[in-house]
Amino acid sequence: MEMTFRWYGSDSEKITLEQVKQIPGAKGIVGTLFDIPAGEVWPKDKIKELKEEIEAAGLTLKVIESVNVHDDIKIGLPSRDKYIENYKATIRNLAEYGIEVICYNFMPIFDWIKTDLNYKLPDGSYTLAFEEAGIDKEPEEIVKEVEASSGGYTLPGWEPERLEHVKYLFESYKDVNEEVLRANFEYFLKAIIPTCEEVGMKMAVHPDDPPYSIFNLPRVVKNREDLNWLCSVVDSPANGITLCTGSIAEDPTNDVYEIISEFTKRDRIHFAHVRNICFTEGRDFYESAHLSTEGSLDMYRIMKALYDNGFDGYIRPDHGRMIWGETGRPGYGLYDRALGITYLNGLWEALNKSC
Ligand SMILES: [Mn+2]
Repeated sequence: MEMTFRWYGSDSEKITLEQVKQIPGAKGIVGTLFDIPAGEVWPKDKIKELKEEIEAAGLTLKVIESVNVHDDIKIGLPSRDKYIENYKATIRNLAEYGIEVICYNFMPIFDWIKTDLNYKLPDGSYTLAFEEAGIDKEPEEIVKEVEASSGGYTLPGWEPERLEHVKYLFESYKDVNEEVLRANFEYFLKAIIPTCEEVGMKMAVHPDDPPYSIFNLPRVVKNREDLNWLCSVVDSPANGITLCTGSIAEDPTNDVYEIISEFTKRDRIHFAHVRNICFTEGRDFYESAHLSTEGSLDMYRIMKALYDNGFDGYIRPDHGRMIWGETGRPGYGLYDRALGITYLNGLWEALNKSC
Protein backbone atom coordinates (compact mmCIF):
# COMPACT_ATOMS: atom_id res chain seq x y z
CA MET A 1 0.00 0.00 0.00
CA GLU A 2 1.07 3.56 -0.49
CA MET A 3 0.10 6.28 1.99
CA THR A 4 -1.25 9.54 0.57
CA PHE A 5 -2.67 12.86 1.73
CA ARG A 6 -5.48 14.80 0.08
CA TRP A 7 -4.39 18.29 -0.88
CA TYR A 8 -6.49 20.88 -2.70
CA GLY A 9 -3.74 22.92 -4.36
CA SER A 10 -1.75 25.96 -3.31
CA ASP A 11 -4.53 28.34 -4.40
CA SER A 12 -7.12 26.58 -2.21
CA GLU A 13 -5.06 25.45 0.77
CA LYS A 14 -3.08 26.91 3.59
CA ILE A 15 -1.47 23.51 4.21
CA THR A 16 1.81 23.48 2.29
CA LEU A 17 3.42 20.58 0.46
CA GLU A 18 6.46 21.02 2.72
CA GLN A 19 4.26 20.33 5.73
CA VAL A 20 2.81 17.22 4.07
CA LYS A 21 6.31 16.02 3.24
CA GLN A 22 7.18 16.22 6.97
CA ILE A 23 4.48 13.66 7.89
CA PRO A 24 6.42 10.42 8.34
CA GLY A 25 5.34 7.86 5.75
CA ALA A 26 3.31 10.22 3.56
CA LYS A 27 4.49 9.45 0.05
CA GLY A 28 1.95 10.89 -2.29
CA ILE A 29 -0.59 13.61 -2.85
CA VAL A 30 -4.18 12.95 -3.80
CA GLY A 31 -4.60 15.95 -6.02
CA THR A 32 -7.26 17.85 -7.89
CA LEU A 33 -7.83 20.77 -10.17
CA PHE A 34 -10.45 22.28 -7.95
CA ASP A 35 -11.45 25.10 -10.28
CA ILE A 36 -12.44 23.03 -13.32
CA PRO A 37 -16.22 22.61 -13.49
CA ALA A 38 -17.68 19.12 -13.95
CA GLY A 39 -17.96 18.26 -17.63
CA GLU A 40 -14.92 20.18 -18.86
CA VAL A 41 -11.72 18.61 -20.12
CA TRP A 42 -8.79 18.93 -17.71
CA PRO A 43 -6.09 20.76 -19.69
CA LYS A 44 -2.69 19.12 -20.01
CA ASP A 45 -0.77 22.24 -19.04
CA LYS A 46 -2.58 22.50 -15.70
CA ILE A 47 -2.07 18.81 -14.94
CA LYS A 48 1.62 19.18 -15.77
CA GLU A 49 1.95 22.22 -13.54
CA LEU A 50 0.30 20.43 -10.60
CA LYS A 51 2.45 17.34 -11.04
CA GLU A 52 5.66 19.37 -11.26
CA GLU A 53 4.80 21.36 -8.14
CA ILE A 54 4.09 18.18 -6.15
CA GLU A 55 7.17 16.35 -7.40
CA ALA A 56 9.38 19.35 -6.66
CA ALA A 57 8.31 18.92 -3.01
CA GLY A 58 9.44 15.29 -3.05
CA LEU A 59 5.95 13.80 -3.26
CA THR A 60 4.17 11.84 -5.98
CA LEU A 61 0.89 12.44 -7.82
CA LYS A 62 -0.75 9.14 -8.77
CA VAL A 63 -4.33 9.65 -7.57
CA ILE A 64 -6.88 12.31 -8.50
CA GLU A 65 -9.93 13.02 -6.36
CA SER A 66 -12.27 13.78 -7.90
CA VAL A 67 -13.01 14.08 -11.57
CA ASN A 68 -16.66 14.94 -11.08
CA VAL A 69 -19.32 13.44 -13.31
CA HIS A 70 -21.61 16.02 -14.92
CA ASP A 71 -25.25 15.93 -13.77
CA ASP A 72 -26.43 15.43 -17.38
CA ILE A 73 -24.65 12.04 -17.37
CA LYS A 74 -26.36 11.00 -14.13
CA ILE A 75 -29.74 12.27 -15.33
CA GLY A 76 -29.24 10.68 -18.76
CA LEU A 77 -29.85 13.73 -20.94
CA PRO A 78 -28.92 13.68 -24.65
CA SER A 79 -26.07 16.08 -23.85
CA ARG A 80 -24.40 13.35 -21.81
CA ASP A 81 -22.45 12.03 -24.82
CA LYS A 82 -20.58 15.31 -25.14
CA TYR A 83 -19.67 15.23 -21.42
CA ILE A 84 -18.64 11.58 -21.62
CA GLU A 85 -16.29 12.43 -24.51
CA ASN A 86 -14.82 15.19 -22.35
CA TYR A 87 -14.43 12.74 -19.47
CA LYS A 88 -12.55 10.34 -21.75
CA ALA A 89 -10.28 13.17 -22.86
CA THR A 90 -9.56 13.98 -19.20
CA ILE A 91 -8.72 10.30 -18.54
CA ARG A 92 -6.25 10.37 -21.44
CA ASN A 93 -4.67 13.63 -20.31
CA LEU A 94 -4.26 12.42 -16.72
CA ALA A 95 -2.79 9.09 -17.86
CA GLU A 96 -0.24 10.96 -19.95
CA TYR A 97 1.10 12.53 -16.75
CA GLY A 98 1.34 9.27 -14.83
CA ILE A 99 -1.96 9.34 -12.93
CA GLU A 100 -3.04 5.78 -12.13
CA VAL A 101 -6.31 6.15 -10.21
CA ILE A 102 -9.32 8.47 -10.54
CA CYS A 103 -11.67 8.67 -7.56
CA TYR A 104 -15.20 9.82 -8.45
CA ASN A 105 -18.75 9.32 -7.27
CA PHE A 106 -22.15 8.85 -8.86
CA MET A 107 -24.35 10.64 -6.34
CA PRO A 108 -27.06 13.01 -7.51
CA ILE A 109 -26.68 16.67 -6.48
CA PHE A 110 -24.80 16.29 -3.18
CA ASP A 111 -21.39 14.61 -2.90
CA TRP A 112 -21.86 13.88 0.77
CA ILE A 113 -24.05 15.16 3.55
CA LYS A 114 -23.26 16.02 7.13
CA THR A 115 -25.53 18.06 9.35
CA ASP A 116 -22.79 19.68 11.42
CA LEU A 117 -19.33 20.65 10.16
CA ASN A 118 -18.20 22.02 13.51
CA TYR A 119 -19.46 19.48 16.02
CA LYS A 120 -17.64 20.03 19.30
CA LEU A 121 -16.29 16.98 21.09
CA PRO A 122 -15.78 16.87 24.87
CA ASP A 123 -12.00 17.28 24.42
CA GLY A 124 -12.55 20.62 22.67
CA SER A 125 -11.79 19.38 19.15
CA TYR A 126 -14.21 19.88 16.25
CA THR A 127 -15.45 17.34 13.76
CA LEU A 128 -18.16 16.53 11.22
CA ALA A 129 -21.39 14.94 12.37
CA PHE A 130 -24.60 13.61 10.93
CA GLU A 131 -27.92 13.57 12.72
CA GLU A 132 -31.03 12.37 10.92
CA ALA A 133 -33.15 14.96 12.71
CA GLY A 134 -30.87 17.61 11.18
CA ILE A 135 -31.91 16.88 7.60
CA ASP A 136 -35.60 17.34 8.23
CA LYS A 137 -35.56 20.58 6.26
CA GLU A 138 -35.45 21.94 2.73
CA PRO A 139 -32.26 21.21 0.74
CA GLU A 140 -31.74 24.96 0.24
CA GLU A 141 -31.44 25.34 3.99
CA ILE A 142 -28.81 22.62 4.15
CA VAL A 143 -26.87 24.31 1.34
CA LYS A 144 -26.97 27.62 3.24
CA GLU A 145 -25.90 25.97 6.50
CA VAL A 146 -22.99 24.16 4.91
CA GLU A 147 -21.82 27.36 3.24
CA ALA A 148 -22.09 29.30 6.50
CA SER A 149 -20.11 26.75 8.50
CA SER A 150 -17.40 25.97 5.96
CA GLY A 151 -14.99 28.59 7.29
CA GLY A 152 -14.97 30.29 3.90
CA TYR A 153 -13.55 27.24 2.11
CA THR A 154 -15.19 25.61 -0.90
CA LEU A 155 -16.00 22.03 0.02
CA PRO A 156 -15.66 19.23 -2.52
CA GLY A 157 -18.99 18.64 -4.21
CA TRP A 158 -20.52 21.75 -2.65
CA GLU A 159 -19.51 24.28 -5.28
CA PRO A 160 -21.70 27.35 -4.59
CA GLU A 161 -22.16 28.18 -8.29
CA ARG A 162 -23.68 24.74 -8.92
CA LEU A 163 -25.77 24.52 -5.76
CA GLU A 164 -27.14 28.00 -6.33
CA HIS A 165 -29.48 26.10 -8.67
CA VAL A 166 -30.36 23.38 -6.18
CA LYS A 167 -34.12 23.70 -6.81
CA TYR A 168 -33.56 23.33 -10.53
CA LEU A 169 -31.26 20.32 -9.89
CA PHE A 170 -33.97 18.60 -7.85
CA GLU A 171 -36.43 19.30 -10.65
CA SER A 172 -34.02 17.78 -13.21
CA TYR A 173 -33.69 14.60 -11.14
CA LYS A 174 -37.42 14.15 -10.53
CA ASP A 175 -37.75 11.14 -12.89
CA VAL A 176 -34.43 9.58 -11.88
CA ASN A 177 -35.10 6.66 -9.57
CA GLU A 178 -32.52 4.02 -8.63
CA GLU A 179 -33.23 2.01 -11.75
CA VAL A 180 -32.71 4.96 -14.06
CA LEU A 181 -29.60 6.13 -12.20
CA ARG A 182 -28.15 2.62 -12.40
CA ALA A 183 -28.84 2.43 -16.15
CA ASN A 184 -27.15 5.81 -16.63
CA PHE A 185 -24.20 4.67 -14.55
CA GLU A 186 -23.89 1.55 -16.72
CA TYR A 187 -24.00 3.70 -19.87
CA PHE A 188 -21.20 5.88 -18.47
CA LEU A 189 -19.01 2.92 -17.42
CA LYS A 190 -19.43 1.11 -20.74
CA ALA A 191 -18.31 4.27 -22.50
CA ILE A 192 -15.26 5.13 -20.40
CA ILE A 193 -13.78 1.82 -19.19
CA PRO A 194 -12.36 0.83 -22.62
CA THR A 195 -10.48 4.15 -22.64
CA CYS A 196 -9.17 3.40 -19.13
CA GLU A 197 -8.01 -0.05 -20.24
CA GLU A 198 -6.25 1.46 -23.22
CA VAL A 199 -4.28 4.02 -21.19
CA GLY A 200 -3.85 2.07 -17.94
CA MET A 201 -6.19 4.15 -15.77
CA LYS A 202 -8.15 2.69 -12.85
CA MET A 203 -11.52 4.19 -11.98
CA ALA A 204 -12.43 4.03 -8.28
CA VAL A 205 -15.99 4.93 -7.35
CA HIS A 206 -16.54 6.38 -3.89
CA PRO A 207 -19.53 4.94 -2.01
CA ASP A 208 -22.51 7.16 -1.31
CA ASP A 209 -22.21 9.18 1.85
CA PRO A 210 -24.40 8.37 3.70
CA PRO A 211 -25.14 5.05 1.95
CA TYR A 212 -28.91 5.44 1.96
CA SER A 213 -31.43 7.76 0.36
CA ILE A 214 -31.78 11.32 1.59
CA PHE A 215 -34.29 13.88 0.24
CA ASN A 216 -35.68 10.97 -1.81
CA LEU A 217 -32.63 11.05 -4.05
CA PRO A 218 -31.62 7.67 -5.47
CA ARG A 219 -28.46 5.92 -4.24
CA VAL A 220 -26.72 3.15 -6.17
CA VAL A 221 -23.31 2.67 -4.45
CA LYS A 222 -24.38 1.92 -0.92
CA ASN A 223 -23.73 -1.73 0.00
CA ARG A 224 -22.21 -5.07 -0.98
CA GLU A 225 -24.89 -5.77 -3.61
CA ASP A 226 -24.32 -2.42 -5.32
CA LEU A 227 -20.54 -2.92 -5.37
CA ASN A 228 -21.02 -6.40 -6.78
CA TRP A 229 -23.32 -4.96 -9.45
CA LEU A 230 -20.67 -2.35 -10.30
CA CYS A 231 -17.91 -4.93 -10.67
CA SER A 232 -20.08 -7.22 -12.79
CA VAL A 233 -21.69 -4.69 -15.11
CA VAL A 234 -18.29 -3.92 -16.64
CA ASP A 235 -16.08 -6.76 -15.52
CA SER A 236 -12.67 -5.13 -15.74
CA PRO A 237 -9.99 -4.36 -13.15
CA ALA A 238 -10.13 -0.79 -14.49
CA ASN A 239 -13.62 -0.54 -13.04
CA GLY A 240 -12.95 -0.38 -9.31
CA ILE A 241 -13.73 1.12 -5.94
CA THR A 242 -12.57 3.74 -3.48
CA LEU A 243 -13.36 1.87 -0.30
CA CYS A 244 -14.34 4.55 2.20
CA THR A 245 -14.66 2.85 5.58
CA GLY A 246 -16.58 5.72 7.10
CA SER A 247 -19.15 5.97 4.31
CA ILE A 248 -19.80 2.22 4.05
CA ALA A 249 -20.05 1.84 7.82
CA GLU A 250 -22.53 4.72 8.18
CA ASP A 251 -25.17 2.08 7.45
CA PRO A 252 -24.75 -0.26 10.42
CA THR A 253 -26.20 -3.16 8.38
CA ASN A 254 -23.13 -3.02 6.11
CA ASP A 255 -20.36 -5.37 7.22
CA VAL A 256 -17.41 -3.14 6.39
CA TYR A 257 -14.79 -5.82 7.19
CA GLU A 258 -16.44 -8.41 4.93
CA ILE A 259 -16.86 -5.88 2.13
CA ILE A 260 -13.18 -4.91 2.33
CA SER A 261 -12.10 -8.56 2.32
CA GLU A 262 -14.25 -9.53 -0.63
CA PHE A 263 -13.41 -6.63 -2.93
CA THR A 264 -9.72 -6.55 -2.05
CA LYS A 265 -9.59 -10.24 -2.93
CA ARG A 266 -11.34 -9.44 -6.22
CA ASP A 267 -8.65 -6.80 -6.89
CA ARG A 268 -11.18 -3.97 -7.18
CA ILE A 269 -10.13 -1.70 -4.31
CA HIS A 270 -7.66 0.71 -5.88
CA PHE A 271 -7.90 3.39 -3.24
CA ALA A 272 -8.90 3.28 0.43
CA HIS A 273 -10.23 6.10 2.61
CA VAL A 274 -9.76 5.02 6.18
CA ARG A 275 -11.57 6.81 8.97
CA ASN A 276 -13.42 5.93 12.14
CA ILE A 277 -16.93 7.04 13.05
CA CYS A 278 -18.68 6.99 16.39
CA PHE A 279 -22.39 6.19 16.47
CA THR A 280 -24.31 8.27 18.98
CA GLU A 281 -27.93 7.19 18.49
CA GLY A 282 -29.43 5.03 15.73
CA ARG A 283 -27.61 5.98 12.55
CA ASP A 284 -26.44 9.34 13.94
CA PHE A 285 -22.69 9.60 14.22
CA TYR A 286 -19.70 11.90 14.36
CA GLU A 287 -16.32 11.39 12.72
CA SER A 288 -14.01 10.40 15.56
CA ALA A 289 -10.24 10.27 15.83
CA HIS A 290 -8.78 7.30 13.97
CA LEU A 291 -8.05 5.04 16.95
CA SER A 292 -10.37 2.07 17.44
CA THR A 293 -10.93 3.15 21.04
CA GLU A 294 -12.30 6.53 19.90
CA GLY A 295 -15.06 5.29 17.61
CA SER A 296 -17.33 2.42 16.64
CA LEU A 297 -15.07 0.77 14.05
CA ASP A 298 -12.27 -1.70 14.69
CA MET A 299 -9.42 -0.12 12.75
CA TYR A 300 -7.15 -3.10 13.27
CA ARG A 301 -9.72 -5.36 11.61
CA ILE A 302 -10.06 -2.87 8.76
CA MET A 303 -6.31 -2.76 8.11
CA LYS A 304 -6.06 -6.52 8.57
CA ALA A 305 -8.82 -7.11 5.99
CA LEU A 306 -6.81 -5.02 3.53
CA TYR A 307 -3.50 -6.63 4.47
CA ASP A 308 -4.64 -10.26 4.50
CA ASN A 309 -6.22 -9.94 1.08
CA GLY A 310 -3.20 -8.41 -0.59
CA PHE A 311 -4.15 -4.73 -0.81
CA ASP A 312 -1.54 -2.90 -2.89
CA GLY A 313 -3.40 0.30 -3.75
CA TYR A 314 -3.31 3.85 -2.45
CA ILE A 315 -4.66 4.75 0.95
CA ARG A 316 -5.31 7.93 2.90
CA PRO A 317 -6.76 8.99 6.23
CA ASP A 318 -10.14 10.23 5.09
CA HIS A 319 -10.91 13.14 7.35
CA GLY A 320 -9.51 14.56 10.52
CA ARG A 321 -10.83 16.62 13.39
CA MET A 322 -9.73 20.19 14.01
CA ILE A 323 -7.32 19.96 16.95
CA TRP A 324 -4.70 22.13 18.67
CA GLY A 325 -6.55 25.30 17.64
CA GLU A 326 -6.19 24.64 13.93
CA THR A 327 -8.72 26.26 11.61
CA GLY A 328 -9.31 25.35 7.98
CA ARG A 329 -11.47 23.36 5.61
CA PRO A 330 -13.75 21.20 7.80
CA GLY A 331 -12.52 17.60 7.80
CA TYR A 332 -9.25 18.51 6.13
CA GLY A 333 -6.95 19.89 8.77
CA LEU A 334 -3.27 18.97 8.85
CA TYR A 335 -2.70 17.72 12.39
CA ASP A 336 -5.35 15.08 12.93
CA ARG A 337 -4.89 13.62 9.46
CA ALA A 338 -1.15 13.41 10.18
CA LEU A 339 -1.95 11.53 13.39
CA GLY A 340 -4.22 9.25 11.35
CA ILE A 341 -1.38 8.49 8.92
CA THR A 342 0.96 7.64 11.77
CA TYR A 343 -1.59 5.33 13.38
CA LEU A 344 -2.51 3.55 10.13
CA ASN A 345 1.17 3.12 9.25
CA GLY A 346 1.75 1.67 12.71
CA LEU A 347 -1.03 -0.87 12.29
CA TRP A 348 0.34 -1.78 8.86
CA GLU A 349 3.90 -2.25 10.13
CA ALA A 350 2.63 -4.49 12.95
CA LEU A 351 0.61 -6.59 10.47
CA ASN A 352 3.60 -6.84 8.21
CA LYS A 353 5.99 -7.94 10.94
CA SER A 354 3.67 -10.39 12.65
CA CYS A 355 3.33 -12.52 9.51
MN1 LIG B 1 -14.31 9.03 1.83
